[in-house]
Amino acid sequence: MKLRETIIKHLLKEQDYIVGYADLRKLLAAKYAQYGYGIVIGRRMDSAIMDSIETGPNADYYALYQTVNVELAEIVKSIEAELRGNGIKAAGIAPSLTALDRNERFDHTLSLDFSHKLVATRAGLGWIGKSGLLITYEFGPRVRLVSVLVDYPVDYCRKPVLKSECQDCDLCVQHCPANALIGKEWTITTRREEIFDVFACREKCRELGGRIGKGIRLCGICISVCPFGKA
Ligand code: B12
Repeated sequence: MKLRETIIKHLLKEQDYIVGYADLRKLLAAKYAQYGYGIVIGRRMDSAIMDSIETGPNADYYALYQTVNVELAEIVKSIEAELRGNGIKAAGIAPSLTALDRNERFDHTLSLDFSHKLVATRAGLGWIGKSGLLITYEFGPRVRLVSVLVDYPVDYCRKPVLKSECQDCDLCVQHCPANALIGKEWTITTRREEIFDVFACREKCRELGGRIGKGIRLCGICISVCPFGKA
């Protein structure tokens, strides 16, 4: 089967996406270990809206975030169905937390068993920045991600990315309203906790998102100020 063509035909406008293919053998949590390979899709976020949130999230960003989440969730579902129809074991992973993910372990760690960013660095799409975000070569951090795990060896692999390319830049560290970012440059052995305080970040997301609407958690300042991906 022509995997690349199969994926591309599910994307709405090809130029708005980046797609990466990764060998994930030995890197997945036990519950996903039966797969071994992954396809990650990055959806470019609208530039003007991302520019507009340099000092905090707004209603336009929230609307974009929701629209893109729905779009990506539909895309992975349809890719998953087509791959399964071709006899390939496939599992689409949603862009955001689902009801199933919310349990005691998550509350204590803010960590799921699956990281879209891991698939993306292994697929060679970019590195983890001082913000903790995936910084892609094409769109900087201005992407939302989804993945499909497969038990089918994927071709078209770029080389995995092994370290950060942020260098001296620390604009995200300076602008983080939660002072959550430590400023450390990532390599594949760096733990998330060495990069940023996720609880402080979530607290600020609650506060800033709450100004848009009840129960909304959103920030995105670290995305907006990053020089990578700016027009
Ligand atoms: C829980 C969660 C949060 C929590 C905790 C933060 C976090 N990053 O874990 C909170 C609420 C704080 C949060 C906040 C935000 N989030 Co959030 N979040 C998630 C979620 C649902 C799960 C993350 C998780 O559990 N990761 C597990 C940990 C251990 O891994 P990780 O941090 O993702 O990645 C590490 C490993 O992958 C490792 N790694 C990478 N490559 C390799 C290679 C090898 C070989 C190895 C061994 C390791 C390794 O390094 C990474 C960094 O330490 C993901 C969706 C998902 N399933 O991935 C979105 C996600 C990470 N969030 C995202 C976004 C955009 C945000 C916000 C901007 C909110 C907003 N939209 O306004 C902020 C920004 C925070 C920041 N600076 O990163 C995007 C990031 C996109 C990008 N360009 O990177 C994601 C991927 C959602 C998506 N579908 O696009 N988030």
